[in-house]
Amino acid sequence: MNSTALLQLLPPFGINPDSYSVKPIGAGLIHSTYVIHNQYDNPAYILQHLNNDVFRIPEDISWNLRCLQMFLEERGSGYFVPFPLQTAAGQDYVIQEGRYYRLSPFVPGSHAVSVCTSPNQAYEAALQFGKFTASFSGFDAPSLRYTIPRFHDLSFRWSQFEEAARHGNPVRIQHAAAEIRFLAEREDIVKTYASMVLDPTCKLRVTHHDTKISNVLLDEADKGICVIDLDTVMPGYHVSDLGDMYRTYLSPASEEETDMEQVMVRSEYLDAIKEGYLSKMSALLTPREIELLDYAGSFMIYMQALRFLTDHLNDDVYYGARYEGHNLMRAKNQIRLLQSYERS
Ligand code: GN1
Ligand code: MG
Repeated sequence: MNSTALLQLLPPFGINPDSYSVKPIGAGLIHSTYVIHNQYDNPAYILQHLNNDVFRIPEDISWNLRCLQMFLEERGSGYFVPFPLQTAAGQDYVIQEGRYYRLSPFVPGSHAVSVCTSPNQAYEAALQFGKFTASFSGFDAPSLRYTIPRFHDLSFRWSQFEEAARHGNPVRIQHAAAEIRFLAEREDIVKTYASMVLDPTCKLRVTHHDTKISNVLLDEADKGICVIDLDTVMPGYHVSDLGDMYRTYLSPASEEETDMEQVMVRSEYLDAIKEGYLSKMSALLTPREIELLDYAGSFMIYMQALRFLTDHLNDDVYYGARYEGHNLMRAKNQIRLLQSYERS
């Protein structure tokens, strides 16, 4: 959609588009995101096309966010979450040609970074994600809807992987034999997850499920302001949020890096993440959950390796690929990270 067409999405939100302009931002794999600038060229709103092939029932996202917003209001909690803006008709989005678009306020004085470049940023982000879950303690987490069913269910991801390793693209299966074997030999990680789910002392809480560094807004001094990107907020376990921070902040090189020598664990970041997260969550976690803090990293890195490899074997139907073998490369990257994490 071109800029003029994107700006035409503003009137339903009661905004006259005349003095605004639009610029793409972000590097998410799932949605397209734009910043709407005002006449002084200051950022005013975030406009996002919501991928409803992935989020099949966008109404469930709205339902969850309404419930959470009401909870905060009823409690008189001062906790700030940039919930989406509503249209004059009381909708969280505008639907055009079957495509969902939604608008959020731009948080003044905020910025986001795409790579975590200091232990302080890791600490601040981990504190914000811990605070997010902690702010909803007392809220009945299982009453939230699963906006992507079985999203971080490792047993399910494992069965998708097994299926792809048997019935996926035969040429790719043969070519990725070493990676398939490596992941198959680490089924212990799946077993720990399965036992966690059965353990009543491992709790379902309000979980963000996408704790990468670009989902935290920071101020000029790199102090955390709040978390964003609330589509995957649903019931979940602490290992999801903590683990995805390990997965995405520990290495100076991202999951896109093809030079595996660059993929490594920076131990100062490990301590910073744990410290930031526990500063808000330690009073809530049970002894078994505390025991699983290190497992969180293995859980998330392994699950992402499984998901990338599964997609490669399924001809890149989910993540897409910008070059031949892209998802295999991403899987190799995550395998390398897992090895380095477990040695750290
Ligand atoms: C997807 O779209 P993005 O980049 O925020 C994915 C995450 C993966 C991530 C890997 C809904 O997130 O689970 O960790 O790619 N989100 C969905 O880069 O599948
Ligand atoms: Mg996301």
